[in-house]
Amino acid sequence: MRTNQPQTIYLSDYQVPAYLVDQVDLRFELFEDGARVHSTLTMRRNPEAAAGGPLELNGDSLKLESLELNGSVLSADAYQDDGDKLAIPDVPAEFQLVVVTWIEPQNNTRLEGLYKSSGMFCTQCEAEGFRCITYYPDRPDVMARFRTRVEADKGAYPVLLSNGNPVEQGDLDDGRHFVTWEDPFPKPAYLFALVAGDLLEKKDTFTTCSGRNIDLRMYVEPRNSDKCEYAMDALKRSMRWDEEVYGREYDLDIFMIVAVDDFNMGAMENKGLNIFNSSCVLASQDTATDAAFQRIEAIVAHEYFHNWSGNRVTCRDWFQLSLKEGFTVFRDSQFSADMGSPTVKRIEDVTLLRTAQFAEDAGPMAHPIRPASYMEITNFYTLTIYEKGAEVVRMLHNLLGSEMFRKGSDLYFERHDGQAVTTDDFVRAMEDASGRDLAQFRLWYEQAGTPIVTVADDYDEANGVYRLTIKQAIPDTPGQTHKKPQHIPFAVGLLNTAGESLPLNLSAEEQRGPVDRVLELTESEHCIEFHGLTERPVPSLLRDFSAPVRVRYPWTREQLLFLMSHDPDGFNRWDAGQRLAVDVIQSLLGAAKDDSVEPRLIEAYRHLLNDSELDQALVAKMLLLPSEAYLVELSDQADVPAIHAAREQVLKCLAHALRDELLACHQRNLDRGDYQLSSEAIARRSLRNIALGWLLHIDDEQALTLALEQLEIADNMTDRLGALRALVNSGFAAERDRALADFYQRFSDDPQVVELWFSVQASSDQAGQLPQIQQLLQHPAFDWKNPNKVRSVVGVFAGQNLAAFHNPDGSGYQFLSEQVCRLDDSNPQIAARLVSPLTRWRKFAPLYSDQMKAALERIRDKSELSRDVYEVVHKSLAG
Ligand code: B3K
Ligand code: ZN
Repeated sequence: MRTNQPQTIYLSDYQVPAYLVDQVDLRFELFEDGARVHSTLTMRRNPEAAAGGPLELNGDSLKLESLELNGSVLSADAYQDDGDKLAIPDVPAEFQLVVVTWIEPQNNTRLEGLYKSSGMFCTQCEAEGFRCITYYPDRPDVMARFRTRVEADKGAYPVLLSNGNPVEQGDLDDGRHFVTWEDPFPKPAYLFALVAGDLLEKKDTFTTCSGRNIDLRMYVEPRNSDKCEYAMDALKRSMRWDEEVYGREYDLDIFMIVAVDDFNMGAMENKGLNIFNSSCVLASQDTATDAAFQRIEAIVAHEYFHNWSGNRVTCRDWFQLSLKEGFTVFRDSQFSADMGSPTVKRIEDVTLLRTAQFAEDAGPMAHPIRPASYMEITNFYTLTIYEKGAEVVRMLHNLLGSEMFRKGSDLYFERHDGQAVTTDDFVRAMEDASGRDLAQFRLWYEQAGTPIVTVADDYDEANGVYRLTIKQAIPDTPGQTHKKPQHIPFAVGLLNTAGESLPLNLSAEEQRGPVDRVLELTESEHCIEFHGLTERPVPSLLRDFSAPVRVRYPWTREQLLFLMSHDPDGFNRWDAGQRLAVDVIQSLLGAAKDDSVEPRLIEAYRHLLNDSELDQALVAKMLLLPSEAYLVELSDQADVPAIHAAREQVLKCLAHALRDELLACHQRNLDRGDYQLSSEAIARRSLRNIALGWLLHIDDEQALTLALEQLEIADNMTDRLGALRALVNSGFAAERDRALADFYQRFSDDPQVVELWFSVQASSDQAGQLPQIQQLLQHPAFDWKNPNKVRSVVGVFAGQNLAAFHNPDGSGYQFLSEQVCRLDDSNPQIAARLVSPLTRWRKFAPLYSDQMKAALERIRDKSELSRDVYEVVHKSLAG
C-alpha cells in the first residue's frame, strides 16, 4: 500500500533528470505465481544536469532480487531502498545497471504495471505504472530504446507481444517459448507495454501515403472474434485522416490493438501496441449501441493519433499532460466531425464540457489545464486536462485559421520530434509559424475557472447602431484569485426579424461586413458597435461555442424561440432550445404539479417533430431536454428532488401534448432494410427511441406494445436497449421485470452487454433505487475487480441517477462512501474517481450538503487511505 501522507509535487520544482537511459533490455519470465523481470539499463550522467548526486530510481511494490553495477553485484550497503525509491550514491559517468525484480501480476488489483485480466498478462504504465514492474527513472523526459524478451508457457500464452517489431522467437525447455521485440523509437517508460495470452489474431493491412505496407493486427479472446471489424476499419480511417489532415504517417511496420476486460480507463496509446478496454473496442450490431460504435471510432482514432501527439513528441513532465491529451482530443474531435455531422459532434462535446467540466472548474478540484501542483497524478486525468485542453487548442485553431494552424502543428512536430516538451513549446510553435503574439492567450494554460462573459446590448434607432457591451470575469478557484482577463475568441452574428443574417459593419464606413465575426476579447470590458442597421437585431452569441465560457445575456423567450428556428449556426439553434427548456424547467421549480408548462415550448417541440426538412440528427439532439446534471450545474443550493420533479413535469407534459406526433415519429423512423451506421440511420434510431422513451414515461399503453414488439424484433442493440430503457423507466413494473430478465438471459455471456444491462437499471429512478442497487451488487455477474462493472452500477447510480442518489435521507451518500472505502484497498484509482459526485457538496441545499460532507469525512477517516482518495477527499473538504 502506498504512503498515506502524500507529498505535493510542484511544477516549479522541475529539474532535468540527473541520469539518462540510452537502452533498456528487458527479459520477462512469466509464471502463474509471479514474474521475474530482468532489466539491463545502459545509462549515463545527463550533461545538462548539475554534477554529483546519487542515481535515483523509482519503484513501487517490488521485490528486489539482485542489483549489479557494471558487472559487479552491489551489496546491501551500496544502495538504499526506501520502498518507493532506490538510491545508489556512487555511480560512474557511464554504466550498466542490471536489476532483477520479482512481482506478482496475479495479485495486482490496482491494474497498474503488469497484471492479469481474464487469464492474460497485460500492462498499464501511464502515468507511473512502470515502476511497479522494475526500478527505473520513471518520468516522461527519460526516453530510451527498449528491447523486450517475453518468456511464458507456450500452451497457455501462445501470443507474446511488446512494443515495436518482433525480431526473434523460439522454443525453450519445459514447454515454454519466447519472443523478442525491439522498438527503434526512444520512448518514456509510460509507453511500454506487454501482453501475453491465448488470443485470436485478426489481420489487415494499410498502405501509407509513402507506399509503405503496415501490418494491422487486433488481438482478442476467441469469443470476441466477430467484434473486431468496426475498430479495424476505424483504425484505417484514422490512419488515412491523420495523413491527409495533419500530414502524419505511421512509423513502425506493425500496429497492434489488444482488447482486455479489466482496465482502469478507456484505452492506452503504448507505442505500436495500443491496449483497449474491451468496451471501447469490441462491437457488433447485436451487442453495441450506435453510441458505442461512435465512441469506439473516436477512441481508436484518439489512441492512434497519440502516435504523433504524445509518442513521437511527448510530455516533459506530468504537468504538461494536456500537451498530448488536449491536442489529441481536439484531433479526434475534428476526425469525428469529419466522419459524421460536425454540428452534432460539437453539441455532444459542449454538452459534456458544460455539464461536467464546468462543474469541475467550479469545484474544489479546479485546476488549470497546466496544473501547478498535484499529489497523485492519476487524479489529474480530468475533464479539464482533456476537454478544456481540447477547447484551448480549438481556440488556437480558430484564431489562426486552419492553414496557419497546420503550419504551426507541422513546425511543432518537426521541431520537437523525439523530444519531451511543454505546453509552452506547443504555443511557441503556433506563434512562430503564424507570427501572432499569443502571450495573453497563454493565460488559458495558467488560470483555472470558467470565464463568465456577460453581454448587454442597446439599440440606437436614430443612428442605426447596435451596441454590445461585453465583460469578462474569471471566478476565484482554490489557490487562485484576482485573475487577469483572457484572450477569448467570441463569434457573433446578428439576425433581422425575417431571420436573415445581417452584415456586421464595425464602423459607419464599412458597408458590407461579413455575416459572421470572431470578436477577440482581451480586456475585462469591450464595447462593440455594429453600424448600418434598420431595426433592432437578435444577437447570436458565441457561435459554435467559440470559447469555453459561460455566456450571460438576458434572452427573452421570444428571442430563444426565434433563434431556435432561424439561427444559421446549427449549434446556436440547439443552444437556444436548451436555454429555453432550462428557463421553463427552472420556472417550475417548486411549482404545483398541475402548473402549466410554457405552451410555446410545446409548440416548438411539435414543430421539431413535424419538420422532416431539418437535419434529423440535429432534431434528435434538440429534442433531448437538458439533463438533471446540467440543471444542477446551473443552480446554486441545488435541490435535486425539486429539479427532478420540474424536469419530469415538462417531460410528461410534452409527452401528453405531443402523443400523436411521437407515435408518428416512431412509426416514420422505423427501419426498413439492413442495419446501417450512417448518420441518417443513427438519427432515425435515435428519434424513434426518444419517442418511445417519452411515451413510456407517461405509461402509454400503445407505446408499451410498440416497445415489447421492438424488443422482440430488433436486429441491433440500439433498438433493443432503447426499448428496454424506455420500459425500465416506465411504470409497467411487471413488463419491465420480464424484459430485464429476458435480456439478461439472452446476453449473460457477453460482459459488455451485461454492463449495459447494469447501467440501464442503475440510472433509472424507477428501477435503480438504493435497495435495487444493493441487489445488483449481489448479482453473480457483478465483480468488484472489474472496473467496468463497478462503474456501470456504482458510478452510474451516483453520477446519473441523481434523484435516487440524492435521497434526502442521505442513504445514497452513505452507500457511496462505503463503496469508496471498500474499493480503496483494491483499486485506489477507481475509488478516487467514484468520490467525484460528493466533491461538489457545497453546491447543494443544506439538507444535502451537510450529509454529503459527512460522507466525505467518513472516507477521510478510513485507515490507510490511498494517496489517490486522500487528495480528492482532503481537497474537497478544505476551505
Ligand atoms: N493516455 C491514456 C490515459 C492514461 C490514464 C492513466 N491513469 C489514454 C488516453 O488518454 O489516450
Ligand atoms: Zn489520450
